[in-house]
Amino acid sequence: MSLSAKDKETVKAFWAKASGRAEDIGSEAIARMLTVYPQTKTYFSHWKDLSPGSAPVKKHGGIVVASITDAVNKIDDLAGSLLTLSELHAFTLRVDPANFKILAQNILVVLATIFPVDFTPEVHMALDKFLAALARALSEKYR
Ligand code: HNI
Repeated sequence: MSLSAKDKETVKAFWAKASGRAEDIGSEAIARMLTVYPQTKTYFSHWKDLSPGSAPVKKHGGIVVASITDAVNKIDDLAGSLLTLSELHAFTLRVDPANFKILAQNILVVLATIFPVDFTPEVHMALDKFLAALARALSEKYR
């Protein structure tokens, strides 16, 4: 299920607007992930405060969404652009790749709440495909 040229344009146009709210999107998505799927908390046990709106949740949210913005800018070479991050998550952080789909799901929910008008079914579909491709690219180095 690869992205069509139209999907890519839809993702880029929506993300041009969404990236202005990077920290809000990232911190809300991570907070939701930690609440709805509490097993994901195991990876962040070294943080002082895992509650919604805490300093580490906000900071990490901004970092994750900034890296998604980079991926949107390199949408034609996701595997290449995410190679280093894939190695980091696989070998150093040892994050189970099933969690990439979980975070993607939470990002979609947050985008729908922050951008209720712009998040049309067409945008939803294009972003779902994009985040699935991103999750695949991040899983590339696992074996
Ligand atoms: Ni992830 C660190 C990007 C999903 C657990 N993660 C990062 C960093 C980026 C990043 C960027 C910072 C790297 C650095 O310091 O060089 N992570 C992404 C992206 C996704 C993702 C783009 C998927 C959309 N990461 C996940 C998931 C988990 C996860 C689903 C676990 C549930 N990531 C981590 C952990 C760290 C991390 C843990 C280290 C955080 C810290 O503060 O120590």
